[in-house]
Amino acid sequence: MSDSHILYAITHSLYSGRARSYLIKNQIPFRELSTGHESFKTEVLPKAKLPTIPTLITPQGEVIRDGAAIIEHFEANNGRPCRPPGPKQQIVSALFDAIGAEGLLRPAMHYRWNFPEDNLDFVRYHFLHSQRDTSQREEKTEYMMNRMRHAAMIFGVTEHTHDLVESLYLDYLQALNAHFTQYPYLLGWRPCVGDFGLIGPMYAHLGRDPYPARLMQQRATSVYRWVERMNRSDQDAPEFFNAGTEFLANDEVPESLLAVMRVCAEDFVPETLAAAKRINHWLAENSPAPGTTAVGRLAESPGNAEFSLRGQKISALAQPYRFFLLQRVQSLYAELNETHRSTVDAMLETCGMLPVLTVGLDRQIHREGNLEVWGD
Ligand SMILES: N[C@@H](CCC(=O)N[C@@H](CS)C(=O)NCC(=O)O)C(=O)O
Repeated sequence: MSDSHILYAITHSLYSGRARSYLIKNQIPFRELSTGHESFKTEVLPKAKLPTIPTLITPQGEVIRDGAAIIEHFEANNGRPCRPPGPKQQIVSALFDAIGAEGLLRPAMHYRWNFPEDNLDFVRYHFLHSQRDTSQREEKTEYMMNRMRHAAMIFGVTEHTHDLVESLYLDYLQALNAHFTQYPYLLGWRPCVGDFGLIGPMYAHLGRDPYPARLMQQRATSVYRWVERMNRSDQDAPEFFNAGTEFLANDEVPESLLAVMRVCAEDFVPETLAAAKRINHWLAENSPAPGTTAVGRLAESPGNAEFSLRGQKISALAQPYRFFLLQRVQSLYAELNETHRSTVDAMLETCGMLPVLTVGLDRQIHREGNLEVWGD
């Protein structure tokens, strides 16, 4: 038995960045291995069920697949160090977790794949080195890269939407930058679960691939600093001369963060509403048996959601995983008393996010044996 965790992950992977950052920030010792290691196939996959990263092996040999589940494992066992105490802050943290995991896939994919002159060699290095050095290495690398290029289109990045994806991302970046000039983390002086969700797309793709990283350095220095900070174990906030150590007092959600949520709501809300409609229609037609896989390669696709953004149509894969994360927002809300619910309602109303409290699927999604499955 080793005393260190093993994180199967890779530097350029979006979802790996979330779990890695959590382990770093919470000073949990780990060793990172890529899925190219033989052990992944022979020892991990049978228990992980799907070949996705991040997947964690605990010192006791437990296998936990999925970044949100990895974080929940530590949060549940360690007194929830990354859940802020106030109801508004808890909802905002859980919401940013969902936005990070599902709401920024278009800019993440666009800025990785549509600037090959700047990015391709860099990106290719990473895809190549996640494969073992066998005779099929080159072929497998091309296959994986093409698969992800295709994913960009599936998420709604087409030549017709490039400008739209960029204009929304730049507005978001500007708002987020204004926030991080005031505070080092989303909710003050320490990271919450929402920071970890958000670092997923903001690290490997938007904060590290050459083209978007330069864009971030040039236009949003404070966001760039947050990306660096999220990968350091200390607070890393020397530019804040008044730095505290906790989440903001009195359940404050600063106006600068509401401004970020307002921009995120522009596509997160219509996309979520359209995806719910699409998936509910699919559920009604297909009635998957309870326990059937709802997410990932083993799951059936419910199809695409169509919605309007800034006057343009977007068609994007309707993903049940988004609702798995929103269920958490909604169950936190369900536990609140009337007064707290009203303050949360008022806050979400001001930034166009109110529908996230009620939009949902007709069937719940649970985790069972490392898979997200349909409930009753
Ligand atoms: N819900 C999972 C998603 C993980 C995921 O899709 N990871 C990507 C890499 S960023 C992956 O492993 N893709 C390989 C595949 O889907 O086969 C999580 O949050 O950990």
